[in-house]
Amino acid sequence: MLDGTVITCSAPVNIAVIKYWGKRDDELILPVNSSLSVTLHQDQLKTTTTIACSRDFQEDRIWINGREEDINQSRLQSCLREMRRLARKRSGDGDPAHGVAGLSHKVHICSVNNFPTAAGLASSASGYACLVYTLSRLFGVEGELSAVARQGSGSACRSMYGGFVQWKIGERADGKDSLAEQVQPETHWPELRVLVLVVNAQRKHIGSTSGMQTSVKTSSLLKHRAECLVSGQMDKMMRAINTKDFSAFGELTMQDSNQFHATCLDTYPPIFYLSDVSRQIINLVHCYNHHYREIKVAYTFDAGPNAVIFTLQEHLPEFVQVVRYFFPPESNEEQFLKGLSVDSVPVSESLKAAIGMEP
Ligand code: 2P0
Repeated sequence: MLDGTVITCSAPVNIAVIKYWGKRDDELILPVNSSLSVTLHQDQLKTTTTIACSRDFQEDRIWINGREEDINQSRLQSCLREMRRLARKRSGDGDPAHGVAGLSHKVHICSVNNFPTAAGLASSASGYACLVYTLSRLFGVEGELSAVARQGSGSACRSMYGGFVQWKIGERADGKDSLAEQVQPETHWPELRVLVLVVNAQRKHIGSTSGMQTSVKTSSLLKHRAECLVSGQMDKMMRAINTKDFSAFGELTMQDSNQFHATCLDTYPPIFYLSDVSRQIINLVHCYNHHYREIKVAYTFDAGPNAVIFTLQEHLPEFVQVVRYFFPPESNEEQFLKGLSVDSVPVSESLKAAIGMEP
């Protein structure tokens, strides 16, 4: 690392199809169950982070979406400390290209999301993955870094890889085996599409970290899910992904999302992340699939009301039109939707009737 070096990287959001909810160790961020996600493409929802280092900087500082934030937050400090430790170890290994002197320089970090922050769209996942990856480039650190990203935010470890990624629960108390691992690369299922329906772009009322703490303390459903249900669901999900079986993938995804929100409801006091519009979308997806007697579309919801829809390219144009019919977009959104080139597909009257909602 040289004085005055500036590095910019970006990292995409990942969407869990088997959800992580609950920690067995809050400090190291170790989960109560394994999870599995799909990392979006780089040019979709992402964080871009620029880090500069200079001997002229007096202290480490961070700006997120243009606003300075507290660099002393313990999770940021964990990532910085761990990356500097790895860099020092590497310098100690005798690589002269990475002088130890540069490591004493302070860093200025500037991070921006191209989507709403903290609205249940996995901003902490792309944010911490990007921070750790950019630091690794700056410090010349290579190798398995998902354990460092995990200490920033649990779901961030999964954004360190593309494609289909599992975060293994691990068994060790020090967390060294609680790592992300690619199940299949991004090229594995090229027909798979992800559609994000932003129901509400505001910050969520109850953050994931405190929400899951309350769930761990109070929800017996969470305990049952973690101890008895998730490992079977993970096996089935991996089989569905490996064989590109959309029907199984979609059903498992929807069931896991519903189980996660049931756990939130079983938390005391209960946590409500879904809104009336979220529930209308759930209903719309089930009516749509029922109409075709086939699972063509699946939903999943994280810690917020926004829907993430999975489908295959062949079904996308019609489904987008169905969403536009029942939830007419505002004029600025029309512009964006034009980019999807789906204008020409009409929605049949029988399908509209099958969904049975008022637009
Ligand atoms: C997930 N979520 O697997 C689940 C589904 C939200 C619902 O990971 O405390 O922001 O930073 O480890 O990673 C959100 O939790 O929580 C999350 P921390 P994180 O994507």
